[in-house]
Amino acid sequence: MNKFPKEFLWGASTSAYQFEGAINEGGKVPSIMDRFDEQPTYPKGITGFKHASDHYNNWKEDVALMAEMGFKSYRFSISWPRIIKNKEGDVNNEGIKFYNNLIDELLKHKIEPIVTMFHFDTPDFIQEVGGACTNAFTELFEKYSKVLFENFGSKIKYWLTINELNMFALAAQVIGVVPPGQNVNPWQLMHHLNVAQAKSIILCRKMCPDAKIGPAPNISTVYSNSNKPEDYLAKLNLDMVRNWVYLDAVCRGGYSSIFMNGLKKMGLEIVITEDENKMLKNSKPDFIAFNYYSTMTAQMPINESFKKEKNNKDQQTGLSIPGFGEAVKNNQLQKTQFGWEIDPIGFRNTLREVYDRYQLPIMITENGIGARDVLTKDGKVHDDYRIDYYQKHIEQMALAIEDGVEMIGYMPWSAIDLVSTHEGVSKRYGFVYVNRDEFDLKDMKRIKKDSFYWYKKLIASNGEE
Ligand code: BGP
Repeated sequence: MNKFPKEFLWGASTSAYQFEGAINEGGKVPSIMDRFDEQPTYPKGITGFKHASDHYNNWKEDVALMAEMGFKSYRFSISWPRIIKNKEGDVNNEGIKFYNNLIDELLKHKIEPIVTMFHFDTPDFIQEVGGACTNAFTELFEKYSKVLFENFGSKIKYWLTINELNMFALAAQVIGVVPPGQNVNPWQLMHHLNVAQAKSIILCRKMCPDAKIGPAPNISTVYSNSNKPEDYLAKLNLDMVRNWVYLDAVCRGGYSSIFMNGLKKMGLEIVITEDENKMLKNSKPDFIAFNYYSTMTAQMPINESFKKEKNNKDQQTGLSIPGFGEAVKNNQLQKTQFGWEIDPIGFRNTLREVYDRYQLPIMITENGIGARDVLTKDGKVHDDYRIDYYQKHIEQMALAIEDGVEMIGYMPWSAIDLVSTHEGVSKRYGFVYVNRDEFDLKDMKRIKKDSFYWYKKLIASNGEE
């Protein structure tokens, strides 16, 4: 029996700032991500996001590769600073043309374009007036959404609002979405983003009544580190601030009393207006898209001397709050070369939890393994570890569907190599290798990895391979 629905959307993902490059071409204005690779943690002289994979100048060839793999869908982000020139909202027609060409090419190959409206690249003109934690952001995001719906609405069936709204809020300082020196209550920032999201969902209903729209956070099951009741309490706490508060806001139309009381206790209360409350209530999504890389394990911090940064190096997110919950390593799990835990069964657990809680169809918009891929002398990339990773996760996804989870599609990270947010070019995710390194752009040639041929077969058999 075939476990995947006939119309299942197999594909893969990218994001504009990690893939397009061409940061000064085609009338694009600067964004905060253009300079992300100039941070002290990056090697000096890196050419990371400036050129990325130069998809901007290779989009046709890139779509052809996706078509050759048999993609049914492709999830990419539209770059806000490529579309809007300034805070007055002037539109960059060259940017509109670029995405129209890309969308048309995808449709020509019968690949469903799935559009992320915003993937971390706040335009500088918004950062200069205070960034994501301001009313300017929510208003300008609504205007930007209008431009997207006007220009692409007739062709796009699936819209994703904000990539990883939860990581955006939790790791605001790390991602740089908060202007330097600005002291921000992360929960107020989250609320601003939730309002921005609600506004664009409401607008989408008006302008594109046939389209479907949903959020795209990063969600993962949180385990309790032991059977101690206090560790389970830590699990509940971290679950709330890592996963549910964001999805509750959009799917249940507001925040739980447990969350609001918690904020009060910590002196982190947020301002929510009546109007905003109404908006949250009136913007239920059609589906939930989420990114899944690994699970999290929680314990109650044992003593006061615990260090906030303790797990940051190994975990995808070093989330730790004294007296509330601490993310710890899970010794049951293997790790990637970059220290991220690998948990395919956790994928099934996460799918079940999300579906059970909200009863909305699910689309996976990221999942994958970042690795130091090696290009052999004869021009091959033997990424058997990637095939193994995907086989195990897809097997668990099939089991989740058998369990009763309703799924729309699977778009792992990433379609083609791009620049990792935290590790530059050395950490690759694609089915296709891009011939460049950190400092040398080489010829940017696209080279099919072993996983390319494997994924092609898997798609052709609708997940049976
Ligand atoms: C997600 C982001 C992506 C991508 C991915 C991998 O959180 O949505 O943009 O970067 O993580 O992360 P990294 O590149 O740091 O390995």
